[in-house]
Amino acid sequence: MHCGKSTLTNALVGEKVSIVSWRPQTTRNKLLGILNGDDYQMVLIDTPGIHKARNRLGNYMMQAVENGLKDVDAVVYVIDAAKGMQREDYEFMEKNAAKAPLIVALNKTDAVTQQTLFETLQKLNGVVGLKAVVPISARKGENLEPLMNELKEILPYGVPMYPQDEYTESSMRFLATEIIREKALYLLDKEVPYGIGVYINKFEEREEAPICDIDADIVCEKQSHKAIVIGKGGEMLKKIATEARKDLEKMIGSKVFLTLYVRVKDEWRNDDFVLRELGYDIKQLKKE
Ligand SMILES: Nc1nc2c(ncn2[C@@H]2O[C@H](COP(=O)(O)OP(=O)(O)OP(=O)(O)O)[C@@H](O)[C@H]2O)c(=O)[nH]1
Ligand SMILES: [Mg+2]
Repeated sequence: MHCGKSTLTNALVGEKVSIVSWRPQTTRNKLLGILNGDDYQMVLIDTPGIHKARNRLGNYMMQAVENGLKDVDAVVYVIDAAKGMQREDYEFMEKNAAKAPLIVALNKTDAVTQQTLFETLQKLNGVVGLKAVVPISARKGENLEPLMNELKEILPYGVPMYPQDEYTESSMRFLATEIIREKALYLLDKEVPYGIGVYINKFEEREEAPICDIDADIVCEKQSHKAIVIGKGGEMLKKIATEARKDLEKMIGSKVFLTLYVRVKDEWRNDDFVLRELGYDIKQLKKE
């Protein structure tokens, strides 16, 4: 569920490692955020939200969740305070409390009354096996320190796994596809954005000038969706490109020339070949 896992990951890392939108199933992969402190390194794993898979992309996403829970030192389970405790929350906590220290981050405290918050906290009080419950607002960056302190307590001693100036394992190409997808999620309506995938055809930083040329395909599921993504007179595609370019320029630190194309792959979310092409290779995940 879209309770704010990616918002929290970004807030803790202090960089945008994961895209965010109000739509469910925004995150599709297992993503790393690397947090480098003076005397520690913490590797955060952001995953898709747990949901019933309705297609092969959904299966891939649920495998990503499973992988994300493997070999971790702690699990931060994020609950949306505005929604309160759901049956799935109890199920998850019951299933996972014994596997690794389980900390609940009760998120979106800014969006609920004290009374609602109190009631949910009381319910959480009754759950056995939790290491801690920390009310937070990931969006406002509130109360993140107590959460960090809980996590630091659990951190094992060891050498850093990543160079200390790194905050993500994702490639620029991957981050570029995600940024474009994020804008599509914001700007498109109804079921269209859920069937969007992004493929980078060209990603070239020019040698002679600080300019990056990016050509990408927006893959959608139906001919009728293609028309919507392009919009009247190409307006929608232009909007997506303009919004994406701003973020890409920030990320790359140079001017970006972004060209977007739209292509249709019927029902690609159930097509193993296209899924692999777009980077959602479940066989690869299962090997990890
Ligand atoms: N009011 C409020 N909204 C928040 C907070 N944290 C996240 N949100 C919003 O909740 C929505 C979902 O946030 P995400 O971070 O994408 O959630 P997620 O859990 O990663 O969602 P999926 O990747 O779809 O599973 C976005 O609109 C966020 O802006 C918060 O602390 N307060
Ligand atoms: Mg997410």
